[in-house]
Amino acid sequence: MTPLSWPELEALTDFQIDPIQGPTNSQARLRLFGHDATDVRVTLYRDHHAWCPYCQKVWLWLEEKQIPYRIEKVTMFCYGEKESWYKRKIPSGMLPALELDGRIITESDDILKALEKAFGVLGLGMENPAVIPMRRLERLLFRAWCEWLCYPTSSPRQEQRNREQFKEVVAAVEKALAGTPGPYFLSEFGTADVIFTPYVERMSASLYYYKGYSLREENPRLGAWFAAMESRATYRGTQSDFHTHAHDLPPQMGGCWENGEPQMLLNKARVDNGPWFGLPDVAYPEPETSRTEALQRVIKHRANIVRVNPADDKLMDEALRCALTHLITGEVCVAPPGSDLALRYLRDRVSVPRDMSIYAAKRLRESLEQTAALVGERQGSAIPLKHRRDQDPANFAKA
Ligand SMILES: N[C@@H](CCC(=O)N[C@@H](CS)C(=O)NCC(=O)O)C(=O)O
Repeated sequence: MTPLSWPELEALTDFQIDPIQGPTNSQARLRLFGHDATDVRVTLYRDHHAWCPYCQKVWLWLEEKQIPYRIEKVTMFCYGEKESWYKRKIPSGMLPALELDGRIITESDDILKALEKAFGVLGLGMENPAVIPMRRLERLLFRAWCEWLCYPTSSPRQEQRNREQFKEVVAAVEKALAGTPGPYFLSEFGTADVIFTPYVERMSASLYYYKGYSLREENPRLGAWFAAMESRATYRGTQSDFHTHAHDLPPQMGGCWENGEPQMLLNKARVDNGPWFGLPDVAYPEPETSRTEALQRVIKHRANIVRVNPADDKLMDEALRCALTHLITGEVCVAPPGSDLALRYLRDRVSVPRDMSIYAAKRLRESLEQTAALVGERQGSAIPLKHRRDQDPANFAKA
């Protein structure tokens, strides 16, 4: 099949959500939940790519409480230059920050406490005696994860020790989850779940990829907790995938260390090259709209996608239309010679949930890879480990 033209592709997607009043999504600059724009008292400053875990915590809380708010997106040091207007507001440049009735608050825990004061708690609040030990447990888990993931080990014994130490804290997490009747950290969904979410999601991705360890599959209570979180449209709107986190974490964490074990090597190859369906980064059923969503999102940004791709624009334009033709029709479409590299460059840079939701991204990666495979075996330039300036939002704002 020859590649469809842009207008032909456009005619094949009717995907649309209302970013302001509709379900949780990463593109919105304003969220109203049925309110009027004049009701907005809150602005959340979060990072452009939705990579910052502390931002996700506040984001999820606001979505769960349905507080009307604005979103201002800021660049993280690891992928570009911090906006000067933001540095004037927050000299350290740190994220997240929140403006509540004109008052600036930083530190995600302080932000949640201020939000609770203004709008009430989510389930049980930050200072509740049942929540405090959960917050402490989350930090313990975080530290054990960092110890294992973020430092090179001098011997297999040390690697084993780090793994055991992490698993000990996971056992305490499993115990906490087992102590409640439902799937959540306390008897009802609330602050404690929101606080665990960002890093547990990142642990799940990074340990699968760098250590060959599947947090979600090896721990039944955490597995059930993930499934319960995925039953919430709020979480689904903020949820990322293994590929995104495996490559956004190294520059943020100062390095992630592979253990080189056979399972790790298999997992890494799977996350990087697919198949992406069946990875334990999502368990809810695929929505019918995943293909039309992916198509709509690429069409919207096609000019920038083609321009930032290292390949010649004309070549990438045709190759991209081929992959999208495959995505939406299921027909094989042979892309021009030399475009394997260009297609895989994009395959490696789809970011969830920034660009699209998790299943849409899987469909898109799949079509990019299958189209590239018909052309050749060449990979796109390696994803940098120390920074992600290949993702500098300034490059995407140009067109
Ligand atoms: N303790 C702070 C930590 C916030 C933090 O570490 N933010 C990181 C991003 S995850 C940051 O803004 N770093 C500056 C940057 O990356 O530009 C909080 O809870 O809000």
